[in-house]
Amino acid sequence: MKSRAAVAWNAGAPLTVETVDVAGPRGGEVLVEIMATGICHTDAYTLSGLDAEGKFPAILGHEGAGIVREIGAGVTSVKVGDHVIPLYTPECRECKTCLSQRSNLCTSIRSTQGQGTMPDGTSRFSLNGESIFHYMGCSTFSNFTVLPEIAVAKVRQDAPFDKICYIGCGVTTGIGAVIYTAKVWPGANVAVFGLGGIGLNVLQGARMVGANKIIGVDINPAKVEIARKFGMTDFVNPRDVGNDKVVSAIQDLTGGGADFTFDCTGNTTVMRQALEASHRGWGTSVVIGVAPSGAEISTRPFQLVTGRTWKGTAFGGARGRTDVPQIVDWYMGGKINIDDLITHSMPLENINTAFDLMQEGKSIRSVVTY
Ligand code: NAD
Ligand code: AHE
Ligand code: ZN
Repeated sequence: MKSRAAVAWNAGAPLTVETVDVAGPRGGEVLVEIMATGICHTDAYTLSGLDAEGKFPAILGHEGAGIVREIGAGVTSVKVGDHVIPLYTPECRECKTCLSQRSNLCTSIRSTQGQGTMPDGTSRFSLNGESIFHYMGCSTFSNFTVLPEIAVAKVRQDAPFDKICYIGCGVTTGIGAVIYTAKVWPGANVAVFGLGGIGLNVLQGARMVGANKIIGVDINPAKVEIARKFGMTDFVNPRDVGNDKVVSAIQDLTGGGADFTFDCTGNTTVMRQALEASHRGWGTSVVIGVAPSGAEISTRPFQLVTGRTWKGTAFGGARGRTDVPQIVDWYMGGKINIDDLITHSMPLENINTAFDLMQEGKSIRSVVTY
């Protein structure tokens, strides 16, 4: 079949909207009509050429919501007409990691996802006979895409696609980092570095679990107003206090350091600040941001010897097929706010504007509706 899709031809080049060919789903796969997709910083990161797994030409996008239109042989967990959210972190419920219940990092199809193909090593996308790579197993910048059934979460039918698409990455990553990965306790002091599409969801997750101080750190003061709306109690601008004073500013606000800190920037200097701003003896710092391929983090080992824990999270530690439907329920029940984070929406033809707005710090989330 044919599908409109925004194709990334080369690193750094704007996407172009094409009519691509999409081959039907094979065994264990489903064809999904994507109704809406968010644009995440990770899409921009891969487009920039800094992603070790970035392949071109590719159809990017990993934050979508849509409807199952066709199922391949042997598919049992979803049917035609089901509403689904694609999962870049699938949940096979059979691999060692899924069975361990210790991590959400399902391994069943991870290697082919990183190679830009379906699990059988081939692509369902082509244009004029030339194959186009998938991206993170999702490719939500195509109106129709193919996914393994283990990589879709079935969700309720009354939830609006143009809002719940954001649960496909940003919302779940931010809130999940708080509740599944860090397990922030009521009354904890929290510091969030980077108040974008992810960091603001960390803020609302921290508020949800009853955190005490929720400190936001960002170089863009335009983020303050929305951050306060999502639970920020105090703000630190590294450009005002001085980059070398960020850690002490947080220690002063918390009486020695935050119980939990989160990096939502992808900047390795910030990751170090976040670790060192966590409390001696028990502080935990969670890396969410994705750093350029080849970048490394450093700190004095003394920071760890003195009881801090440095950890990371992908997709907020959420088990997609299990946890995502519940997060949709939280949204529908008014427990979490998504609407105010979606600052821009546009048709696929204007998708490059979404990247520009994000790079300029003028949007939180842009959503493309098909
Ligand atoms: P974004 O562009 O919306 O937000 C980034 C924010 O960081 C901006 O507000 C920016 O002003 C701020 N910032 C930049 N440099 C800073 C600095 N030196 N100090 C303080 N603040 C700074 O991006 P996003 O969509 O929120 O994504 C954030 C990061 O999370 C990206 O690296 C993205 O790739 C990553 N990410 C990771 C996961 C995961 O599963 N681990 C999921 C989604 C996104
Ligand atoms: N391809 C990159 C890794 C990028 C990365 O860490 N991605 C996160 C999700 S970001 C969503 O916006 C992730 O899920 N990581 C775990 C995994 O298995 O990829 C690189 O550096 O090679
Ligand atoms: Zn993302």
